[in-house]
Amino acid sequence: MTDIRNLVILTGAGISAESGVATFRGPGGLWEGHRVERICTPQALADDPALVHRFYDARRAALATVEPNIAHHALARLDAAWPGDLLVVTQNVDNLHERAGSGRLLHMHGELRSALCAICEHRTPHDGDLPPGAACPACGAHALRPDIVFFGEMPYQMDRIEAALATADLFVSIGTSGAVYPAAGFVQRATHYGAATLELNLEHSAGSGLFDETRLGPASTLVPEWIN
Ligand code: BJW
Repeated sequence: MTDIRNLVILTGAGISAESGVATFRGPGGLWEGHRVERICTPQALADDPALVHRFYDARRAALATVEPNIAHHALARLDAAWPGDLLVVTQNVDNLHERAGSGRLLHMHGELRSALCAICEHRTPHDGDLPPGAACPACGAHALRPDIVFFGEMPYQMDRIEAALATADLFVSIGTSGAVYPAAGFVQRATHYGAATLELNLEHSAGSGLFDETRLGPASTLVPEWIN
């Protein structure tokens, strides 16, 4: 990585798979046999808030039983040592990157351990269960919802991500199926801005053909190999 100064790293569910966090799609995935739109849409939250809250309460509780793996730790070491710009953009709503020590990190699809006021959009740290109807402490009136970006909602910090892609020398995508936009389009944005692009994934993703290079294998092997 001698000529590379600025890095953008996109991570998806695959980086947390070896920590025991289920991915979404494919065999054994969270959504196997389920219709995604029953859970991950504003309409689902309006129609059956108890179901949506139960789904995220269970995922939040499960966070206490998992630990960052070798791949999270390798990225945290890279963050600590890297002299140039570096940004880890995670689609994951778990907290394994920060628990491993990554500092230059943003959660574009929200966070399990945060709650969002459905009206005033105040975000507040939240652990434990989130009962439907719990009031937002900031405004004292409106209901809190899981701080999760549902389909049809705008992911967080898109301007900051675009700015990082615009100055990146290398864009690396780790453990994501490339099925969900806008994250799936970052490889094209990075290429447009002149960055080299590398994919690290267990298997070919929807967008593999868009990368300069794809390396296949588990993140726990590929990420430390790439960094060393
Ligand atoms: C390993 C491994 C190991 C396993 N090592 N690897 C038509 C065309 C284009 C776009 C759209 C369209 N129709 C609708 C849209 C937009 C929509 C979208 O993309 N839909 C697609 C289904 C087509 N996107 C949106 O709605 C987004 N918002 C948006 O576009 O706003 C713009 C806008 C708004 C308003 C008005 C107008 C415009 C929002 C997307 C929100 C996504 N939210 C979710 C759920 C919340 C989080 C949660 O519940 O936890 O985020 S969906 C879900 O998918 C989750 C993930 O972050 C996301 C991506 O999944 P990921 O991480 O890639 O996981 P998997 O399971 O898919 O893949 C795992 C990969 O790991 C696999 O490849 C494995 O091989 C690999 N792997 N083990 C390495 N050990």
